[in-house]
Amino acid sequence: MTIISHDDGTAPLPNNSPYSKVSGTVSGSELVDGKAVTTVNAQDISHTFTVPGINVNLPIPVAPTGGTVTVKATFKVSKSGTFDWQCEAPCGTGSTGWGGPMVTPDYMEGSINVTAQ
Ligand SMILES: [Cu+2]
Repeated sequence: MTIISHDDGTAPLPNNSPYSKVSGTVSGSELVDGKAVTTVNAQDISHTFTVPGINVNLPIPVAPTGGTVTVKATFKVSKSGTFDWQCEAPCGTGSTGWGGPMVTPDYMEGSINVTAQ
């Protein structure tokens, strides 16, 4: 999977949040602009791509102003099904950051379908 983010705003996570750590990938890491990382500083996070049903979490760091950041990761899923994903960084609207896009399907939440090959 490749995620290209243009978002130069942060949505910091609490320190020691599990969502700042990469999980569920084949290598145990993700590539951020080509560099392998296993964690992103909680204060530098813009979004996450989190799929609890298959234990996948990809933290997405803030993009440089006017630029992009590219996150690449490979994961194998051993079961078929429909799995919900959600951004776990409070990037939305409202005082908590959990409104607006955070509760709008295909913005900061959605689902993926996995079928056996
Ligand atoms: Cu988000």
